[in-house]
Amino acid sequence: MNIVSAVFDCSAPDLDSCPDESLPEFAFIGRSNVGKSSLLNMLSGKGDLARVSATPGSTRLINFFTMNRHWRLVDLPGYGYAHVARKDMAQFNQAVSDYIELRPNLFRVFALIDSGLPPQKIDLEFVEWLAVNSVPFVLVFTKTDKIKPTPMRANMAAFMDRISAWNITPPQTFTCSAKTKHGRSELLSMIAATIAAERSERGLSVPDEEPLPDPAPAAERKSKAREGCVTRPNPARPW
Ligand SMILES: Nc1nc2c(ncn2[C@@H]2O[C@H](COP(=O)(O)OP(=O)(O)OP(=O)(O)O)[C@@H](O)[C@H]2O)c(=O)[nH]1
Ligand SMILES: [Mg+2]
Repeated sequence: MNIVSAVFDCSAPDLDSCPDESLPEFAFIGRSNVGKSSLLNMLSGKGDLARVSATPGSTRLINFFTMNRHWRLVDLPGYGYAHVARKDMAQFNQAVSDYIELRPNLFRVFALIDSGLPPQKIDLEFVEWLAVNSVPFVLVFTKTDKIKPTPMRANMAAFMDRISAWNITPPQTFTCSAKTKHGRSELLSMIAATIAAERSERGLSVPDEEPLPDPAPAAERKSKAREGCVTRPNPARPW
């Protein structure tokens, strides 16, 4: 799949403020600094679409980006930042858990895991929360350019080993690097296949994937968003 159009839609502070539910959505979640915004930029082909920062917690709102005018990538705030309680992952951010549990057009959650680290308790807790809540998700191991293949494979195997204890169908796994663009075509192919499969399964009239290079004028996009969804005041970003 080619990405010929990638535009920022809006930032939402809660579920009620999210834009209309007409487009398939693929959301990025993971620990602060794991590389969610960087992966979004890598997939979209626009390096400065979502804000990237070395300071954890830079993404604070639910940020929507429309690709090819037919589907959206959604950049979620990271967990494990500052004073977030680890005990109950569902509470780490009410807006995020509402979005993940209740958004009808959320086709897949991409749970991002740092490939350079052995299994982290907070990641395991969050992925378990996804599994317990029957949220469709895939695992994406990030920053593969920063680690050698052997320890990376060991970290991934250890993570999958921990998951296998839960008696769930093993999730699809991907590896990626925002730096080298490794994993881009695999992830975009998965997105295209998921849209096609979900369209027939859900009986939804999701438009065919045809690259449409000319995005709707900003004013038109804005009118579709519900009240409370903040469009980016150019050039400053609200998150
Ligand atoms: N080497 C390398 N660095 C990466 C990669 N992806 C992200 N980074 C770096 O990791 C840091 C965090 O990246 P972000 O994309 O902002 O991470 P995030 O998960 O969106 O963080 P929050 O918004 O704070 O939750 C930045 O300094 C990025 O440049 C990667 O694939 N390789
Ligand atoms: Mg971010």
